[in-house]
Amino acid sequence: MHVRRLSRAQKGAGLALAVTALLGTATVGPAQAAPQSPPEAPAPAADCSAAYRIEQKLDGGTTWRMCWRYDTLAGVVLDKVTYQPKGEPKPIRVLNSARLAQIHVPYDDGKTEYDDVTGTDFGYALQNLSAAECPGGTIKTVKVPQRGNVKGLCTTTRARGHAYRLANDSGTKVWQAQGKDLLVYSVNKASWYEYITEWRFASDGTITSNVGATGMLSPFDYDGGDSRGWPIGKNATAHAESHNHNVFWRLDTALDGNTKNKVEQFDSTVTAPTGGGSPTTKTKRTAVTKELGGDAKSMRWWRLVSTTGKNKDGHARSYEIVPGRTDKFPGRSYTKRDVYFTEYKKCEKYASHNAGCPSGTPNSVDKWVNGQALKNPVTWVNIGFHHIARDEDQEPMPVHWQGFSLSPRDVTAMNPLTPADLARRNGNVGPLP
Ligand SMILES: [Cu+2]
Repeated sequence: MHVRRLSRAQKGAGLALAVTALLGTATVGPAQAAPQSPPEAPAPAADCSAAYRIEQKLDGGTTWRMCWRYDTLAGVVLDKVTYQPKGEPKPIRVLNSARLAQIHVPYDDGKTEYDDVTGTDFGYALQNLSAAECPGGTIKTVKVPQRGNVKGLCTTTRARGHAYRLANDSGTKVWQAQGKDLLVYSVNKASWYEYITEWRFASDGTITSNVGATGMLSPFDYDGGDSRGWPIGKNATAHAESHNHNVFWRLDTALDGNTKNKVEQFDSTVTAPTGGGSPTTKTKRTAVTKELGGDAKSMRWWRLVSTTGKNKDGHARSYEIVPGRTDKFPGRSYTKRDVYFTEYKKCEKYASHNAGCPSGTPNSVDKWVNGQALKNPVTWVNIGFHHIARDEDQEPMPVHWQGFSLSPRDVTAMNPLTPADLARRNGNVGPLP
């Protein structure tokens, strides 16, 4: 038997009721009046009060700016995210809003299935962070309804190693740079598990989000047996039951401040040589003009393209979706696809168990894909992890990360970190200086 729900009850029977009562309204912070900007009215960069503003200058002169708020049914939500590399006169808007959209946790025996974002007290159980958990950073105070202030949001920077390296032909010169990321993270407890929701903003324009599962295995799920569990105690006394963590993110993009973004899918096909030649590869671009539930596969990717802004080379700015490793769980209609693009609707916030739309509206993202034209696409990313426990998972469990990146493609005319003496290289042949 599971006691994850009992554990929640121990924290106070009122919480479960509070979750229901506050559904869809439990937003705090400066954006309370308008939790999501309407698509046609992008707000300027970081126009929130100082307490809710995050601004960080990184190596190479790149500055990231955003606003944060807290939603007890999603955790930390980031709004109005802009990127301004050196040489750009103003911040470039990337995201209107980014948030977790569900963590679906089905156990392998089919007897238990959790929705850890909407179905537990995840949002209320925001964890206080000590200074040691936010090295070199600042811990922001989060007002959590019915709980009060929680020192719950860390913003800091972290080295990521080489941003680039290039040696000239004679080996007399090496251009190299060490990159840094802005990190924004919080920890929410969902009974036995603790989820670290981390956002990373790199000096080269990349955005990465990962959810890290840690805490402990449910000690009431040691009954998995041989086919659905893994022995974790002396000999075979306890078999921790296997389960999935299917994490969904909701991304409301607004490239160059405009939510009217185009979606494109790219597929490359390799042809093996028939004679003594070499393999050839062809890449095809498909405009995604209608809502789509997409399957990731080898040599396939998607991007969101600005309809407003171009870089200095005259190329449309875009961001590419780069999913991390995933165990796709085909057990529910909404977990069957790796990515969904749906037309923006304010009430569509959760990939499953969505509430707040007019009655009769389906409550999961797969059902919203119904042929509507994509003008203001919302991107849903689904990354799964089939967790087969191991002895090392006790105790505490080592953090297991799962997530994706948004990678800039033609946002700037060159690498935004290009050193000045290589700037003339853009599309030109000739020796390095
Ligand atoms: Cu797990």
